[in-house]
Amino acid sequence: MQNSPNVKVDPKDAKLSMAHLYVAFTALALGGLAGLLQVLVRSGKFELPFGITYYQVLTVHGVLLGLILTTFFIIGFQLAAVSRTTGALGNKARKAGWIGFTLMTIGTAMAAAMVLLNKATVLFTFYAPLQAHPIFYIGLTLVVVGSWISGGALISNYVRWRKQNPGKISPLLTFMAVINTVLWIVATIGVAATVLLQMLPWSLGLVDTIDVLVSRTLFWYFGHPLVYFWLLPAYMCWYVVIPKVLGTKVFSDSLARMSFILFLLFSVPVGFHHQLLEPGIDPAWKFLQVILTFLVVIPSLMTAFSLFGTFEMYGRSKGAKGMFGWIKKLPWGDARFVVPFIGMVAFIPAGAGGMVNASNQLNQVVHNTVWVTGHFHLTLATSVVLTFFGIMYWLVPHLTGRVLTPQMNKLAIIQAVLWSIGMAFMSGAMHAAGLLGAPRRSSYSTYGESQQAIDWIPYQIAQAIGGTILFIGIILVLYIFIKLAFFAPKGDQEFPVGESEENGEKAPMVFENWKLWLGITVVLILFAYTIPFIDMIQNAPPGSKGYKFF
Ligand code: HAS
Ligand code: CU
Repeated sequence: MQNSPNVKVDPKDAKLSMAHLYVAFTALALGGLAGLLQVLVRSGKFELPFGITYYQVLTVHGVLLGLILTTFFIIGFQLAAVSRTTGALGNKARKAGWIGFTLMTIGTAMAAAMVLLNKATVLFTFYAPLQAHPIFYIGLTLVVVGSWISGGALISNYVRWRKQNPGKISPLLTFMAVINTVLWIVATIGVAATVLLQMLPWSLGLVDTIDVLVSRTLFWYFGHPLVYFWLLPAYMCWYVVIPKVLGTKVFSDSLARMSFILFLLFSVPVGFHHQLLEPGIDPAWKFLQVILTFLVVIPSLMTAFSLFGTFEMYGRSKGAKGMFGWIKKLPWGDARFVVPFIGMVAFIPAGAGGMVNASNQLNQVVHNTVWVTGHFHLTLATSVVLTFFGIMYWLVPHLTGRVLTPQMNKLAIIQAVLWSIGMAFMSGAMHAAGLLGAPRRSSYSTYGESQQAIDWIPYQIAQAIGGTILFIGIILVLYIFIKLAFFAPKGDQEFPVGESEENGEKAPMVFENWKLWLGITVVLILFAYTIPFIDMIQNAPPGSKGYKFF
């Protein structure tokens, strides 16, 4: 039957998913190279050739790794996950998936070309008044529109499943992918608005001013949920895939669904925690959004609780004793477990750092310092990315009809260990230097006089050592990717999907009540943003209703 859950992803869907992964890993190669160049420049001992600027390389790095690698990997993975758990995509949905993929790829090529030509050196946040060539903005728009079309394909599979299984709770992995897709669609409305209504007309010369505060606010309306859009696929692996790899059950289906719903509700109305130092936003609204930020920490704490529960249950079933006896029983030789596990461990200090950022007073110390760069290299570039690598090691052979060989498995573990050493150096040095006031988004050579008073060289060298180790890690992961995609022996690699306890409590149907969850999401967004937006627009600088730059 076409619509029953597949043990294997349908071969046609596998092709679609792999197409996304090819683009993702190409972005990793180019973006990783840019990262290496950056740490070398920052060390003060290396200059870029051919008149290439530091900011250009920084833009390549941020856009390719932060926006392109992530979006393509996530959509590719989620499409496979939905096909695996609710059955092959219908023909129309698959076609939509390909249209989405094509638009996203064309958009990526357009944006990348402008960045490489130094016509869009605006960093991954593309804040005004930095201005890019219109083609850059059109490219980004195509990426977003393409992702909406793919998102529609994914949601339509879920809708079909619901119709065919009335009264039944949907498969957990599909439910999670749908939440993340809805989160993405709600969030990208903000970035689409600033790009289409503000940046593009301004870059085309149709208007000569832009309201910077409004554009930054729309960006962060998108920017914070963006980080959870990255995180949730990692959580899908932690909640659903890891238990199966361990041979145990999902700790609690209801808890997992609840935590995903909390992410949907609280991810968006928190963007001000990136703007705590910006004038023009009333402190009362910043305060509200800080409170909401601490609320969105709760689903991560629930996740940590559930993971400790899973590991402990597994360990006890293997005869582990004592408080931490379970640690010894975990499958330390299995990359599908070890690689994401390192990601989880990193997420403990990474999350703590996030709470430092979110605390208004502490934010004054770390904002715009390289601490923040250290923070997102632990969260995104370690917890999330290592988990994506951990997924890739079984997903790619599953999709290409090959197997993860013991040799590749070993190399994957070595890769993750290298990554954690490299990141300990790089992110550790960034956190430390940030506390001393080293600015972010700047190369050492552009540090001002007050910064020159401190001897930054040891920190810069530590970053360069870490960054070089990470680059070796990238080469290894690309090698494994190519091996698994084209050369590994043919065979059946499992797509692990954990199941709930058979006699366990069934998740209540209220989780599938989209009117309720979307309703609360919209109310929270309106509550957190309406008055501040009215304020910003009414109090825009006189005359121009914005800042005049060119
Ligand atoms: Fe963040 C800035 C606050 C999480 C990414 N963040 C950024 C930027 C990025 C980013 C990219 O409030 C920079 C943007 C820019 O360019 O300006 N962040 C937070 C908070 C959290 C958080 C409160 N961030 C993330 C995640 C990201 C990410 C996740 C990417 C994936 N962040 C901020 C703030 C700023 C910010 C401010 C602005 C700073 C400024 O001034 O500019 C929370 O979601 C974190 C919650 C996490 C936890 C940890 C739970 C732990 C788990 C693991 C359990 C481990 C196990 C293994 C079971 C509470 C689930 C145990 C085994 C053993 C053996 C021990
Ligand atoms: Cu945030």
